[in-house]
Amino acid sequence: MYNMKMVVHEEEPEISMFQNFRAASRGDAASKGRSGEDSTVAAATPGFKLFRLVAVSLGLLCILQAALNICLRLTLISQRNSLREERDELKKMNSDAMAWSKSLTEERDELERKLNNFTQHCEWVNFDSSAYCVSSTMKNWQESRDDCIQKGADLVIINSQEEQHFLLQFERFVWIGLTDSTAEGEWKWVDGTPMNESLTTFCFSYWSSQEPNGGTNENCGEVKRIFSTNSWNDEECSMKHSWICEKRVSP
Ligand SMILES: [Ca+2]
Ligand SMILES: [Ca+2]
Ligand SMILES: [Ca+2]
Repeated sequence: MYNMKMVVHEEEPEISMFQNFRAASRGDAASKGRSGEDSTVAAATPGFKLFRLVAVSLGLLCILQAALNICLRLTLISQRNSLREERDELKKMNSDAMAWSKSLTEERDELERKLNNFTQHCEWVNFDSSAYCVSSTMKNWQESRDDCIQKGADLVIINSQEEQHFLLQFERFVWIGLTDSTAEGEWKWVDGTPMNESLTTFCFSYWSSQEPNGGTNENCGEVKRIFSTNSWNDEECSMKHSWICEKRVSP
């Protein structure tokens, strides 16, 4: 038994050594295996990190792009809303300006009407069987006649020496109702009466010295000299002068 034990004890070291050797062998192999994996992982890590870095960067760029797009869209929406508000404000201002302009135009027309009435107003002065008014403004011959007609009168027709003297009292250069615009040299009053038939036998007419002298350029009659009975002048009808209206007040 003892020998057997001894054998057994002698064999154990061999077994132990063998086991230790196998363990050592496995350990070397495992050690070698781990070393290989570590070296592979160690070799693959930089690429993986780079890949991950690129992926993360791309992701961040996408997020940044999306954020920029959102910001840009929000900015455009804000600007569009702002422009709409400005447009509406301008429309309102334009509407207010047009209303103001219309109001001013109406006020101007009203003032012009009042001024026209005021300037065209004249005090009628009676003489013999007519009433006369002298304008406070100046117009051409036809416009002057139109004003008289609007007043229910016409440019004055001088029928007598007394009427001629009466008109000179106004001491104004004025249009009278005499014209040869229809036929040169054939002077007629505005009622169609030939000049020569309207005056008394004492005076052929009251033309001033050397008048009428304008030929076809001067076809409208005026009182030009206020201190002389012979005071008439033929003048260009487009000239601006005061005028005298006459209307009958009794038959
Ligand atoms: Ca008369
Ligand atoms: Ca003439
Ligand atoms: Ca003349």
